[in-house]
Amino acid sequence: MSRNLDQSRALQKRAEQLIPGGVNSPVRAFRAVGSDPPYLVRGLGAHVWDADGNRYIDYVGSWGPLILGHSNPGVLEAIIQAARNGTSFGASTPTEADLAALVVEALPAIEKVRFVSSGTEATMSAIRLARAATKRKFIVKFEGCYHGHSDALLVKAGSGVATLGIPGSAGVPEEFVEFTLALPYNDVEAVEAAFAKFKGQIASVIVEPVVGNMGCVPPKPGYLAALRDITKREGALLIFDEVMTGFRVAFGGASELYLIKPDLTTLGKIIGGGLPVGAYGGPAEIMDLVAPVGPVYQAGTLSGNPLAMAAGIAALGELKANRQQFYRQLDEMSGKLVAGVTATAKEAGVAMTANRVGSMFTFFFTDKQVTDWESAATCDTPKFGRFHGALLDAGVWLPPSQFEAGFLSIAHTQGNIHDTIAAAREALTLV
Ligand code: KE4
Repeated sequence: MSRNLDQSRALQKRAEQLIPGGVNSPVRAFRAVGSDPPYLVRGLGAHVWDADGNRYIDYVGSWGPLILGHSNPGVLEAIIQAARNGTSFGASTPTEADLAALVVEALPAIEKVRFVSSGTEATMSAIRLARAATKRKFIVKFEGCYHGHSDALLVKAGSGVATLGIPGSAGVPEEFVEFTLALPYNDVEAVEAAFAKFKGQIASVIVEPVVGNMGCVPPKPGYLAALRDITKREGALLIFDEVMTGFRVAFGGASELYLIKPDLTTLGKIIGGGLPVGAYGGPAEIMDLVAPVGPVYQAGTLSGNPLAMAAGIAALGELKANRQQFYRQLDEMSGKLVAGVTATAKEAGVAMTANRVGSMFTFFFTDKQVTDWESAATCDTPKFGRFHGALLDAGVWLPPSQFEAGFLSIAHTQGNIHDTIAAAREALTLV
């Protein structure tokens, strides 16, 4: 049953005249799945509604922030109360340290934290800080990992191991990425080779400890520990980019789940409760290199915005108060969802594997276990696109790309899971 999308199509037509592709972030254009993007007008709990009145069970959750579901009452009330006192001051406010205290308490590797307004700002700043702290130039990232759109991190992998990255976007001169090494994920030998080749020159290794940006890809057993050992031995800083995994895969993020203490951690998404917040943090000794205390400059007009702080405090406060129950529920429900959908693929004879860590997951249209970008790239993306479109027609909203992670929230019910599995069974007969 295909949905009426007249309003959304008209809205897209207007927006395209004013905004590149009609969108303020490329993935929202649905080009990776080849369908028309519905325009959303409302979200409540596990559901969103588009401009034509179609309702969907939402597994994007604004790309991760909405672990408590849409329009969480506590978060909304906190924003409304804060807004009654003004929206921004460009001066210090009490709530910035309130949210900082919640972050520091949840992540022992962080003694001090600086708030910014996006994950991109967080990772860009963390890289600058790592270079200042080590007085080294090179950075290591991994193929398939995304850390926002700052020049040094917008890098495609050079072929082979320990080769310099090449610009992943027009407008990024080669010189801006000549100190960026892009290595295969989950490959310890590649990291050893890089440190051997660039001995004493690598400032940091930045990694998504659980990858969300090639689809969900967990670290192989021992991989993160190896990164920790190698960087410590070589005097480089290990940066856990937990913009997506922070407060998602556990209350203390991947560092709690895998018992690894990185040198720096970047955060975003959930800590803003749906409003724009990013953060980077680490030991006071390193963080005090940041202006105005130290020589590393970083600033932001709306950093620590009072509405965003209020939303983040409310969100983290509710997660903290219910952490045992919430994360157990998220894991159990996500497990049922992934097991149910992959079982329907098996019944339909469709090649599908899945990865899941807690409440982040991806269904891959391949018969291979996806452990890195090379295996992720074997996916049948047109088939994923047809699956995605059939699910939308059935009222289920998956991330509009094979190479993104889906997210479950506390608001999702057994009924939502049941309906999603039934929709997947039907969709898989159409792909
Ligand atoms: P933002 O600048 O988009 O707030 O954060 C960048 C970022 C940094 N690190 C990780 C691990 C991330 O996942 C992201 C952003 N995630 C994407 C979704 N894969 C945002 C969605 C979008 O680009 O519209």
